Amino acid sequence: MPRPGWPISPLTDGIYAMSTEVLDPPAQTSAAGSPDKFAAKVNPPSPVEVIKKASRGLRGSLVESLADPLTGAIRDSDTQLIKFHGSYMQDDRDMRAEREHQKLEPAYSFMIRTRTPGGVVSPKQWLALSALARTYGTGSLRLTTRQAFQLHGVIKKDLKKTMQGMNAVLIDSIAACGDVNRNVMAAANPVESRVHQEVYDWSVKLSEHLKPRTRAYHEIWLDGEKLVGEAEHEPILGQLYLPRKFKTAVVVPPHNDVDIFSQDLGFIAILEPDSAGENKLVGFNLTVAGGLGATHGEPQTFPRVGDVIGFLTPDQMLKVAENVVMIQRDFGDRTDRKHARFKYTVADRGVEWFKAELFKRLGYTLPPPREYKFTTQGDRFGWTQGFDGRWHLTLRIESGRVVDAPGRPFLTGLEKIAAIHQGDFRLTANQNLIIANVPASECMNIDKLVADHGLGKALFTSPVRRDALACVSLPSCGLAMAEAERYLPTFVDRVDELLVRHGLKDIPLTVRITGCPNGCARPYLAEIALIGRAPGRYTLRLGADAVGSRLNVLYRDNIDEPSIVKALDELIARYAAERNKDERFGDFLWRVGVLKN
Ligand code: SRM
Ligand code: SF4
Repeated sequence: MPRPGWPISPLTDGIYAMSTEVLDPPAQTSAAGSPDKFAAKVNPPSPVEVIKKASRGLRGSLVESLADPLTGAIRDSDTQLIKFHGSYMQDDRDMRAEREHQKLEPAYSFMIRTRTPGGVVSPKQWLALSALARTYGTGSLRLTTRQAFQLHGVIKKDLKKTMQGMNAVLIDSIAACGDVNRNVMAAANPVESRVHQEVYDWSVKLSEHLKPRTRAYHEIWLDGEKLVGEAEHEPILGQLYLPRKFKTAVVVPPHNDVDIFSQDLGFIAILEPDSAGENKLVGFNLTVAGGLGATHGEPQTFPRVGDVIGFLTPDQMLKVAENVVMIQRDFGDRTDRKHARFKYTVADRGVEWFKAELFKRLGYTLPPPREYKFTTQGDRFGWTQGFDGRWHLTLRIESGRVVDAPGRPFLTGLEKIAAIHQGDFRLTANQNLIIANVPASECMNIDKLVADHGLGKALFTSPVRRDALACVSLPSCGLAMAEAERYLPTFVDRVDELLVRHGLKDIPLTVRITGCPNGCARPYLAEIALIGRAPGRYTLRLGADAVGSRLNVLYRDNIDEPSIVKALDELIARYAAERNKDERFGDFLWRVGVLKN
């Protein structure tokens, strides 16, 4: 039962009572002993909390929903629960009006997202996912901004077969979505040192350690043995799981290729040379409480860059991660989902409060962070040679879309590469792909297949096009307000035209577009960002730095393409005339006072 002082309403009482030792009680006083004023709020839990509570370890009525032949949809409560299993119910928004006109239910289908920590898959796994996309999906694999795959358009009756097809090659989708720790990201390019392998190994360990313990996934999708009785104990996540999604990444400076400061929980690898001069992993700086999602017109929602808390050694990593997650589990807002991310828990209470709480739970303090420096954001393209002599080819895959299209048969091309490839594939956090660990003798064969299938063309485009990101948006995303992926090529043309006109061809400049302010392509960390407002209309944000550590700010709200181009034309003209040598556009705008705090 809740202890005295814990906010009690008929619903919260029930909810927290069920998760006895882990959620009862969330700390009511800070580590310093002062009362936690935020705990005084007494509001009913959000509807999703009620669904989680009643779900018996995320089972809900998914089995019944899947078996119902009368609709392509699943029950409302199950649409929430299926996310924890890595799937979203969607409908094709391009077809909505026509379906309605014909008095048909929306064209329901499901998106499935994989849990692929660090984005590493074998050629066999690639081939299996590609075949599943052809057989049950839309013939497209989508590489996401968190190093996962998405298959879109899987209809209800094929969901289980698709999950089983993934399982046959040891890929699952548990915790790819939902109020849990999501796919753990890791620095993608294995080129520099053995440290990258270690960092990848840590991302797998983190993913496993923070994963839900429920067997519901195995029962529902893989025909595992059915549980009789109470749901399994969830020692870290708790019986209600987390208040909201939670994201973790590990990065290796100087390349901030995972946008570490946008993560709820981040680990910055600290390397030091050993006596032979080789860089060794000595530990990590801990970052917490980054996050990007916001809502237009609601200033109480905001993107936030994470805080760097302290240094830890590798053997402390899992314990620290688990305690950070448990702090959010116990203190995160379960009444208002727009205020439930970890960034709000820490922003409300303060970083010092968080540190005190973490150190109290750990039983020791973390020493100050060690020095580190980021010099880049995004990916490095082309061939690079690794420490062991093997080669890695980073390909630019615009918006992560792997599909057969005229002049760019990417799905087929990558299947042919997977058929001969002896190494592995690595998805980057920027929707790109590394054909990794290629023996020198195979490079020519890979190169030929890349060229034959148009996979290398994007490497020779402008830096703006090569580095740009767009989220999925329309037609599959139910939250999209404007185009993103389908608009990216046109918008990049406009930016490139402006750069050429002002004599700045081929300068680096980060451009990111999302169809709404949720921030799936991490637009708040781009020098130029468009954030969907309404069809054809965007918020223009400017001024992030080029290493992923400073957020951009609102420059113009709710404007159309001609107004965006006009605004950028004036700024780029000034940039061309007044910039310092090698000064980035984002930095320039602050220096000359176009942007102000
Ligand atoms: Fe996202 C929701 C796609 C990375 C913040 N995101 C969605 C949904 C599932 C829409 C929905 O809830 O109905 C989108 C599905 C579109 C579709 O049709 O496929 C969606 N998010 C994506 C992906 C596929 C974008 C991409 O183009 O690659 C990325 C999948 C990552 C993965 O593999 O796990 C994706 N989403 C992100 C990121 C970037 C990141 O994590 O590094 C963010 C910003 C970082 C953050 O979380 O703070 C992000 N997505 C959101 C949010 C806003 C969360 C918030 O704090 O307010 C939502 C909406 C929500 O949760 O309510 C959302
Ligand atoms: Fe959908 Fe918005 Fe995310 Fe884009 S940013 S995928 S429109 S939720």
